[in-house]
Amino acid sequence: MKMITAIVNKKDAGEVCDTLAEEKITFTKISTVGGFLKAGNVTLLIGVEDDKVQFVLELIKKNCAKRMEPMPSVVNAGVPAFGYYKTEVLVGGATVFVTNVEQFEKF
Ligand code: 2BA
Repeated sequence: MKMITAIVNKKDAGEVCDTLAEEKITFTKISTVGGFLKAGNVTLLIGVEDDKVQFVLELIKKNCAKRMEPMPSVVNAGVPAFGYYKTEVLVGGATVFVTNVEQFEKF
């Protein structure tokens, strides 16, 4: 068994969760905040049998878009006319970790 931990953009979370539910994949949804942008995102914990991992990864991939997100303004003091600059970073589609589950119990 594997645990898929998927960090997805809030804008994609609804679609990903609906599709997982339609496919009868059990998951837990947690509201999280990215450490860099400090913007809300969603972390999904999905415990699945090994033979379902690729299927779930494809499903996440299909429903998560890459997008540019505004980054907090930075003061660039390295140039003569320093000031605030609007900057964007590429976020997502999804950041996914797949880990081995040593033991799984439901009491
Ligand atoms: P954030 O930490 O808010 O990062 C948002 C986006 O900002 C990242 O997109 C990346 O494009 C950029 N970024 C992050 N740290 C950076 C840095 N030190 N310098 C420059 N740019 C930086 P993604 O890589 O798609 O990550 C989206 C979200 O996934 C992250 O939100 C974080 O919540 C999570 N994440 C990404 N990598 C992770 C990791 N190795 N461990 C745990 N969480 C991770």
